[in-house]
Amino acid sequence: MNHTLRYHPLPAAFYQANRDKLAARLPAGALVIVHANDIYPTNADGVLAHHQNANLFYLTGIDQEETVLLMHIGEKGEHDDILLLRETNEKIVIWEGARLSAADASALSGVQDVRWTDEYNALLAELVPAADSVWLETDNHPRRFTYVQTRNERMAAALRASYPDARVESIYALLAEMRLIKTPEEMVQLRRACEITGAGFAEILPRIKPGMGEWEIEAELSAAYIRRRARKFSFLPIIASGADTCVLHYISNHKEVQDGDLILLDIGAEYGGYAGDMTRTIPANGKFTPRQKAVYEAVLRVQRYAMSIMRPGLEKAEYERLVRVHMAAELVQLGLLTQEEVDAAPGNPLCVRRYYMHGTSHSLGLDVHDVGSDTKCFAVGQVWTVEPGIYIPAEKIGIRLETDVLITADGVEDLIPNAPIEPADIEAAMAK
Ligand SMILES: [Mn+2]
Repeated sequence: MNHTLRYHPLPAAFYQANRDKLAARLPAGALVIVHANDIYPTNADGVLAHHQNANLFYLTGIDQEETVLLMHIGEKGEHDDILLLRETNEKIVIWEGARLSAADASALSGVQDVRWTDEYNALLAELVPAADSVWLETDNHPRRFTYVQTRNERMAAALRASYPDARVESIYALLAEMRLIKTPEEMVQLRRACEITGAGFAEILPRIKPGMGEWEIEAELSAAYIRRRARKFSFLPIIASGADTCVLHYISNHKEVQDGDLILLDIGAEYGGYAGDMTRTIPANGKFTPRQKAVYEAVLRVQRYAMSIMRPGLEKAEYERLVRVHMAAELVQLGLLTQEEVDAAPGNPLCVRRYYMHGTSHSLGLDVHDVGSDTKCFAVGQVWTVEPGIYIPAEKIGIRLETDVLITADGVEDLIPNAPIEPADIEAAMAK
């Protein structure tokens, strides 16, 4: 275990290989510049916890603010890499705590040439005019929306101002294509994130009772995750009871759980930079009502069906359509849709959106909504969530069941087999 890290880091060879793969996709004479994410302010002298830029982490394994990776691409994919780190010394350690030494950073990333960030401007003055093209990190995720400028965006603007003749390109698409396929090394981290996600839920499930605050469930889960060396939740956890099970992004977790209500937990642990993402829906008092159980089993059948058809070569859009067709039949069985409504468009029954208004799967990795939302076809090595749901606000029933799967040569592997999902298993665990 590296003394600066809570998690077991991947070998430096993984990050070296990622830089090799990126270099092989770039033209000779290219210069790559990737910055860490900023530490974002709150008020006064307060700040939020640092969350590393996923692409910088993917290329270096360095989980520290102000870090910069520079790659100069030569002929045939050769590359010279420089890692710039925030300076540390004994005096800085006393005030700010440990930062990576140059030797630490080399051992983690495999980059031999490690310097302090005070060389940044001088390096740019030397490297940018000499480069044929400058490749910068951008975040082109289609659902990204923010008023806040990232460090990469700010540095890009400064670079364009200082070097107006530089030909600037984006490495987003190249890295997205690489990150979409998980390597065996990454799967070690992602499996651990998923394992912690499931194990923490299984641990606290017997302790959930009516009268408990949703926040208390959140607190128990947080402890169960962090005890297992997760840094934190991989996203703000949704612990929604009663009618709020139908609110897709409920995160206030402020109500007391009522006897007879359902509780929807959309939760995930972050381990080593990778995100787990799981949803379970449980009866607060430990026993599903017949109606809750009927809807639950319908959602579970849709999830099983989705997992049974997901395989390499299947188009993502076709998969989502097939799941909708299956969901339509379940909604008719539950008396929520009529056969006539479904028969109006049996091949693509968009009427299911009345009760199931989100997609079934998103890719997962360093980000919870990872690269690859424009994926055309499933392929071996991709990791996807499978998360159908049925939401009936009038009945205070919102049920979503979500697991994470790795696409293999002939289907999928469930990455969260350790979290109870069969209604009987949930009821048995809660009866303990
Ligand atoms: Mn999800």
